[in-house]
Amino acid sequence: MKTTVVIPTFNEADNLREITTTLLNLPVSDLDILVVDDESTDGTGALADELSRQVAPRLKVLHRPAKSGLGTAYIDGFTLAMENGADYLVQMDADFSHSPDYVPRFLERVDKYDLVVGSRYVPGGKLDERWSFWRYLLSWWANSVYVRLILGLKVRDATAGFKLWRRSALEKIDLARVRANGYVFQVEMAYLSEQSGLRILEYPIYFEDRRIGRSKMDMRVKWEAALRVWEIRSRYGPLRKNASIVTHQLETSEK
Ligand SMILES: Nc1nc2c(ncn2[C@@H]2O[C@H](COP(=O)(O)OP(=O)(O)OP(=O)(O)O)[C@@H](O)[C@H]2O)c(=O)[nH]1
Ligand SMILES: [Mg+2]
Repeated sequence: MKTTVVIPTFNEADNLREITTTLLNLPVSDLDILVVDDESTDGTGALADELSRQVAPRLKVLHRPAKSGLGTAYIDGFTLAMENGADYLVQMDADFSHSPDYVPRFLERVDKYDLVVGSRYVPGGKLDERWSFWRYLLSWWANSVYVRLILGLKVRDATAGFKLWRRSALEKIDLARVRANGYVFQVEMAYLSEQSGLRILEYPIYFEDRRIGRSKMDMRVKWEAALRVWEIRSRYGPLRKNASIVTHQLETSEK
């Protein structure tokens, strides 16, 4: 079974070598990487090409001509990875907020599910300790209350960006109908997953702040995401059909 990790990048030159090396060294057989770079201005695209040559054929690069958003980066990346025969597709950020260590754990559990969500809002899940109480509260409220109420989602972490998809799950969702592109892309995918009746496992993760580089989160981005949730609701209506969602129960040995 082939697993492809899709990593969208925009100016991640300081993270790319380490994240890809860590992923390729994981104890997972048949794992490869697809970097989707949007003409980064810090040399990420050239570095990705260099890494691709060094570890061929385990890393491929999709170069897009301009910064076109996270959502379409994933759609293009997933589409290409499936064309290249991926059975499982991982989506994750390049900046180490999503620890590669979770990938084998997701894979161990995907046999019973269509989608594993790395979740910050189930028991055992955690946000970076450096977050202030207010930042935490806003994030929790946006995910666990606002989006759930407006869309009727059952999943706890509606904006989770670290996921393992079974290929058939993405085929069922039908990527051609996905419209959202910014932060709310994750919400639309969560919605469509539930609407498609996927079997979802929420697996608790520790979400660390990006190690290097500046955060792009600001008020404008947050407001835009908040409004676009209504757009999703008006396009599809509130959820009627619900997926089965299981929360991974932590064993005492797990942290
Ligand atoms: N290809 C592509 N990648 C993007 C784009 N926007 C963001 N990314 C990448 O998507 C991932 C998530 O973006 P981040 O900037 O880390 O978003 P965030 O985690 O919400 O914010 P910070 O980590 O606080 O900056 C990273 O790997 C980015 O490099 C884009 O328009 N195109
Ligand atoms: Mg980040």
